[in-house]
Amino acid sequence: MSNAILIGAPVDSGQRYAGCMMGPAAYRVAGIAAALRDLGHGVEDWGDVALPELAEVACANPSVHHLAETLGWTEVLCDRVDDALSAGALPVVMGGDHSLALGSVAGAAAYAQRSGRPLFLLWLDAHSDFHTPVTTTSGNLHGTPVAYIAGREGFDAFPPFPAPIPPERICLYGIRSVDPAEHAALLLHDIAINDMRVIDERGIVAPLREFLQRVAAAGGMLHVSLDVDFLDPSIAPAVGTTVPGGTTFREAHLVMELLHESGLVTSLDLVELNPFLDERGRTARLMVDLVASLMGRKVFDRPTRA
Ligand code: Z70
Ligand code: MN
Ligand code: MN
Ligand code: MN
Repeated sequence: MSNAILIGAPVDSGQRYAGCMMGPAAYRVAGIAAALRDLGHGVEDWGDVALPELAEVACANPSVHHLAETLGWTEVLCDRVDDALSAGALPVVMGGDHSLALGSVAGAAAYAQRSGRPLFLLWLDAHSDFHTPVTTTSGNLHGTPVAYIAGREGFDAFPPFPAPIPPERICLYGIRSVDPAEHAALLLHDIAINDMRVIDERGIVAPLREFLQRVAAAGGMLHVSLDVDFLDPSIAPAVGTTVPGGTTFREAHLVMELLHESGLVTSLDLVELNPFLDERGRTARLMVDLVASLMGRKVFDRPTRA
């Protein structure tokens, strides 16, 4: 059993659909704490993080919006995730849009660097999020965290990423929407890109097992960043950017079960849930059930009957 620390990150500044700020409340209403306690884990809820006072910043790319807010969230989430790991717990960051990973993964990286362990990143997402603030055309900074984490240039306004994660320790999973500038940059990096073409051919298990074996062999820490749009929109409608062809209910649970069995996950983000777009809470509840699978619940583990 482990101790989980819930960190609410009502981040809405990384994209343009209002509503992700309601994410932490939706996870609480959907019973995330009780689901983890039922599995025997200790759970602390540290509440929602608040923005610090914002600095004045300019960006050369005029499409980029909400840069100051994004920097504020990055700073406070980096600190909070580092604190939770330092307390010996598993931080579960309840977003909030995916720009929160600029901070959460920075916190995990700072902690990993102090502990002398290599940090690995599993990015469960329809998108590669490999833009920099220079290359983004939408200006939505939720499309940039993987580039920041990998140490790409163009993040001058941001604190230098503590110990950028080398490409061979990053695994993108479920990818089916990549912009041209991201594609060009990804070709120059040795990142494992498990797009839907790969998963359809090889299945949902094999590429993940390969990556998890590399994490285990290195004695690594593993940060998992779960974007709601990793899931097919038919089962997870509460997201601003739906992309057809996502993972099914069973595939997603299987990924979580494999992660649980690996025993490797040290921090987790839940991102892009927009409860305003949900249907009677089904996406929030599905995300909580997936977290439960990741934390040891066996979906089909029925008690044996006499
Ligand atoms: C696009 C952009 C994105 C998440 C959408 C989309 C990025 N590549 N990321 N939803 N999580 O605007 O940069
Ligand atoms: Mn602190
Ligand atoms: Mn994303
Ligand atoms: Mn996405």
